[in-house]
Formats: sequence, C-alpha cells, structure tokens
Amino acid sequence: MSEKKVILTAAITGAVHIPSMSPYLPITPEQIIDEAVAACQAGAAVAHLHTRDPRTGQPTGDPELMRQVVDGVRARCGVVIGITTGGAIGMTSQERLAALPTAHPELASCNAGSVNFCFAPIADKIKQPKFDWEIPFVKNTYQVPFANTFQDIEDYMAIMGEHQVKPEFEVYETGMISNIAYFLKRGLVKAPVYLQFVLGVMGGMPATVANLNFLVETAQKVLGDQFIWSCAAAGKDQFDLVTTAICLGGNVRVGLEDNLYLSKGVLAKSNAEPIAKMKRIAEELGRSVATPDEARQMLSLSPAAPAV
Ligand code: KMH
Ligand code: ZN
Repeated sequence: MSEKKVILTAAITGAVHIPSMSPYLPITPEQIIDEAVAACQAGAAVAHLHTRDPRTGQPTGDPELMRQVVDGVRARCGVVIGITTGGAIGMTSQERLAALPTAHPELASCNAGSVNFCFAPIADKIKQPKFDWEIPFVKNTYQVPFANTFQDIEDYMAIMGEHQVKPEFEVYETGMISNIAYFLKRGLVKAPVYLQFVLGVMGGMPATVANLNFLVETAQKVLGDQFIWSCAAAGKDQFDLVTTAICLGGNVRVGLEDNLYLSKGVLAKSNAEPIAKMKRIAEELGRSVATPDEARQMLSLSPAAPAV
C-alpha cells in the first residue's frame, strides 16, 4: 500500500447526465459554485468544471458562464480549478476552447484521442423529459464520435501552454497513452504528465479492475516515471474501481459528472457526498487526502491566480 496522499477530484456536473435524471444535478452558476466549494470542504483538492445553460440545464461552452463560475469558486475556496475542454458531444473545438483564455484555470482536460462516447441508452429510461433538448441530445451520441485528432490535441496543448494551464489527459483506452508519449517525445508537453483514466464510457474501456491494471502497467512501460495518474469511472462500478485506484497508489475522481448515485438506488444529494465517501475509504486504507496546495505541488502546477 502506498503512503502517498491521494488527490480527490470532484467532477461537479459534466455534460452527460441530463436534468431529468436527478434533481441534484447542479445547473446554474450559483449551484455549481456552491457544489465545488462544498466538495472542497469535504476533501476535494480539485474541481473539474463544466457549465450549463441556467434556464435549461443544457451543456454550454459559454465563456462568460465559466468565468463567473471560476471567479465564484476562487472567491470562496482554494480548490484547484480544472475546466473542461471536452465540452459536450457535438460541440466544435472553438466552443470547447472558448472559456479557457478568460477563465484562467490551473488545469484543463485534454482528451487524448478520438473515441465513441455514447450515452444514448439514457433516452430509454426517461419517460417524461423536463426539457425538449434532452432526448435528442443523448440520442445524438449514437451517431457522433468524440473527435480528438492528433492535430486537435496539439492545438489544445498549445493554447494551454500559452495560458500556463496544465493538461489533464483524459484516457479512454490504452492507445491514447502512446499518443501522449508521442507528444512528450516531441517536447510539446512537459513531464510529469497527468493522466485521468476514464473507464466505463460506452465506446471506451469498460470499468474493470483488469482494465485499470492494464492501463497503469502500460503507462509505466510507455512513460516510465514521467506520469501521475488518477481514475474516474462512469456508472455503477465507479466506487469499486476508484477504491482499487487508491490501493494501486493512484488518485481519484468522483462526482455527479460520472455517477449520480451514492450507492445502489440512492441518488447523491451533492458532490460533497461522494467526495466524503472516498475520503473515508482512502483514510481507512491508510492514505490521507491531499489539500489543494499539496495537489498543486504533486501536479507541478503554476501558482494559483489570486482570488478575485
Ligand atoms: N463531456 C464529454 C464529452 C472532459 O471534460 O474533457 C467529455 C468530458 C471530458 O466530459
Ligand atoms: Zn468533464
């Protein structure tokens, strides 16, 4: 067992779940801010942020909303700010990157390759959608891939470099580790690279212990000691898998972006609940959780921008 501290990331709202699935999914900037602050108080060192249209809950890349959220979180706590550049399935790169220059995050997701990222089966479970956009949005993921070409990744990294933002590479399958090694070899990204293994997406690797082990071992072979890793898992196997990640010495992401439930049949009422659960489990397993400043050191982040 490793004695290294564990970085807990709270993925607050994402762009997969729809408002009809849970009344607790944060939608407005105020709700997203409150959720990030409460998650930090519960033990999260990093907040991974997306924004939604405050009236409808539809995912948006609106830079003004993201700036509002980031400033609001920063004014109230010191959590490391990570924003999405994955956006939502169907967004253009321009939409996905729009918020980065003005939000001044410390971390931003950088999706490490193209993958089918399908959540169309959600449509079968929703009998009475709250909003007209929800069913077409989820069904569209059956036919639209999540495109992240080599050129895209290079462009995203360049913009992050200009703004002193560290990429958090979202890795959905093993080949993406080699994509990152290629960029590292070309000097387009600095070591240590930060990998988020995202398992359980329909179209990517299923959330199994064998797959997580394989990803970690492959990263060790391909990247040597030039990486730090975390594990996120979508859906019902989330807690089993992220607990395994703690045992393997990795870091953990949980939150309503990845799983709306706290346990079988029990909706999480906030992001603080899954974070508190993982803090308890980590401590039981002999690993204490990193503070935001400890996470900054562990991830070699640029110093945090001052609070507004
Ligand atoms: N919303 C998904 C398409 C990220 O934040 O970069 C991808 C996603 C990953 O959420
Ligand atoms: Zn995300």
